[in-house]
Amino acid sequence: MASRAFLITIIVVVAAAAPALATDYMVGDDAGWNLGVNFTTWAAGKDFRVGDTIMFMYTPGTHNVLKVNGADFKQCVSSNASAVPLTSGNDVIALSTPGKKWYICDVADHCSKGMKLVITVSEAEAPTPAPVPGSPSLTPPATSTAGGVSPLKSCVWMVTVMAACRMIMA
Ligand SMILES: *[C@@H]1O[C@H](CO)[C@@H](O)[C@H](O)[C@H]1NC(C)=O
Ligand SMILES: *[C@@H]1O[C@H](CO)[C@@H](O)[C@H](O)[C@H]1NC(C)=O
Ligand SMILES: [Cu+2]
Repeated sequence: MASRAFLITIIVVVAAAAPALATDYMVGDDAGWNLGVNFTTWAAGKDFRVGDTIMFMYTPGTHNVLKVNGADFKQCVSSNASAVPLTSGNDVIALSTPGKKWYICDVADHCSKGMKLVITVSEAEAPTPAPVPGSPSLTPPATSTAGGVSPLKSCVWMVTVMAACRMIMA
């Protein structure tokens, strides 16, 4: 009985973890979206993917989050009159397309003091078959990005759940 309950627990945990294969990043980690944090350093080495989210945490009213283009990012300005900053203090942005994304804090001179974040988002993770040298270049199968969960990860997850189910049935 105890072992069955344990296995059910494992299944629940694994099932709950499945959608979390996409990564949720807290910008600045524990320091949050604040002055005195080097967001270049924070972003360095991180592998942002379509389907991931980035969350900006700060005390509402002290900062905001404004998506800008590369030129505006460099100069710490916003030339886009229709762009509206996020201000909740718990701003979650879903990374839904690949490419470079620029964010600044548009409060006072915070951007020039370092509250600016640029990230490069890659396609959702998927297995890429190694090209065979000398063979005509094969087009890799189109990768599904639906839900941000790669086919490989979904498969691994399903196999894990099935194995756990089989242990319960036995
Ligand atoms: C952040 O750190 C990088 C090195 O990782 C450095 O080049 C850059 O000048 C720093 N930025 C600020 C605003 O201190
Ligand atoms: C300006 O901001 C709006 C609203 O966020 C956005 O839809 C539009 O693409 C932006 N325009 C440019 C040129 O970045
Ligand atoms: Cu700020």
